[in-house]
Amino acid sequence: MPRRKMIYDGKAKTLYKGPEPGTVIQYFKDDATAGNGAKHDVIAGKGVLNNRISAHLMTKLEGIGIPTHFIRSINMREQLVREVEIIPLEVVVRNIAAGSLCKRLGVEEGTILQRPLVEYYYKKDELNDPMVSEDHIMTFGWADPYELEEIVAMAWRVNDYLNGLFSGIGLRLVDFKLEFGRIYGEHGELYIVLADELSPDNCRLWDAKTGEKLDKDRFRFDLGDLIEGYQYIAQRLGLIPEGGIVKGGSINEQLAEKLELIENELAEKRRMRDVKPGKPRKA
Ligand code: AIR
Ligand code: ASP
Repeated sequence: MPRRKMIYDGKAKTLYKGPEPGTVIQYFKDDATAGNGAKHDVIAGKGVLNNRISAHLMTKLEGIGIPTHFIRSINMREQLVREVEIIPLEVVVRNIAAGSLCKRLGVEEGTILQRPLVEYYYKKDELNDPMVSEDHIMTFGWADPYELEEIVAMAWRVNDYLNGLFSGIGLRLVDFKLEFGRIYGEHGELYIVLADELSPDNCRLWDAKTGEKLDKDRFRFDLGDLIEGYQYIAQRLGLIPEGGIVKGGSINEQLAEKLELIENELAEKRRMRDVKPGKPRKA
């Protein structure tokens, strides 16, 4: 196999140069971190599950006309995505109070919010991703008003869609984090697409009946086996068989390699289709 050029090595993913110009390979690691890397562990199977779940959700979102960077799955740990210029914002959407919202404002965990709440954080590890306002975004030019309007509209649509999807399988979507990127078209037009990943690493999902936390909070707060929660989500989504793909800390590779075929079938239907999110604008 030819040596690949690494572009970026993050906490949970590594990015490599893709096979064609404008493409990137996203490799999902088994590393789990919390508190900006203060807590770290390697959890067998996490990368495979997040790759599966993210590929599935991105494909579903594409299906309802939300442009994403996702092109197709490559293997159980890798997916091909479009190269984007990442907008340095973490856009958090909340439906139910949890996490830093409770800490910051003293709201009781589990409080259902009157309306979905959108928050912005400046993506900067050295600063611990501080929360910022729309004004900060404009003042420092991280995104322009048109881009931000598009980002917020997309975040609301993603929330509506995912709320329905998860409630249909007995899960409550408490909150999630999105990242967006810019793609420049041939004529200099600019598109905003959903980037990064959509997985239990950046969503909070609670079981609707029992309230059990199934997401990365299991790792952050030592609430139980992380893989058990992630597998439960993947099973509910119909992505892995009932028996799961990870048992006693080891992954059934043969089974895991087969799963990508399912999503590629879905992705195939819209493959190489151009990203056309509404009216293009000049960059
Ligand atoms: N998140 C924020 N920064 C990194 C991540 N993964 C996600 C969390 C949670 C939501 O954003 O996983 O789903 C809100 O996080 P918090 O800590 O602000 O309450
Ligand atoms: N993603 C951040 C970290 O790895 C924050 C978190 O998910 O808790 O530390």
